[in-house]
Amino acid sequence: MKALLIVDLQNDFCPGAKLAVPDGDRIVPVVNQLMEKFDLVLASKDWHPVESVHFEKWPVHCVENTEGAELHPELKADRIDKIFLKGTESKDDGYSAFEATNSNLEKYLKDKGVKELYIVGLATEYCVKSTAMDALNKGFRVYIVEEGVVGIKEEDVEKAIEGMGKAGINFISYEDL
Ligand code: VGL
Ligand code: ZN
Repeated sequence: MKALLIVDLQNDFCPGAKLAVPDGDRIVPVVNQLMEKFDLVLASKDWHPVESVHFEKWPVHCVENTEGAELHPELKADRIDKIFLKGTESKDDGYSAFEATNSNLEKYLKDKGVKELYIVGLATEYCVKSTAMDALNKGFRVYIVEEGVVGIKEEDVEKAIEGMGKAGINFISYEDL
C-alpha cells in the first residue's frame, strides 16, 4: 500500500505571501495530477498559534484559522482523505508532519497498511526534509517526487537533497510513477 503526502501547500508559503517559497505554487498542477495515481492522499498543514517560539525564527505565517493557513486555492482539496495539523503548540516548531497533534500520522499510516510514502510539498529543506526523515526512521520506504517539491534557498536545498539521499530516501520523477 502506498500513500501520497502533500506537505504544507498553503497560501503563506506561496508567492506574495508572508513566508513565500519562490515559485512555490508551480507544483500545484503537478500535485493535482499526482493525486489521481494514489488511493490514499494525505496533507499536512503548518498550523501555528498566534504566539509561538517559532515566530522568533520566522516571519509570522500559517496562523491557525487564517486565510494564510488555508491550502492553495487551486489544489484539488476534495481528493485529500485527511489533513494533519502540526506546529500547533506555542513551544514547538512542528516541522515534521509526524508531529501532528490532531491525529497521529504514523499510527494512521500503519493502520492502513501503508509501506511506501510519496512526499511532495513545501519547503524542501525544512518541512519536506523533516517529514521524510521521520518517515524513514519510522520504517516507511520514502520517495520524494522531484517535480513536486520546492525549497527556499538553492544551496540549502542541495545540501538537504544530498543528506536525504545518503540517508536512504529515494528521489523519483513524476514520469516514472
Ligand atoms: C516551514 C518554515 C517554517 C515549511 C514551516 O513548511 O517548510 N518552513 N514553517
Ligand atoms: Zn511554520
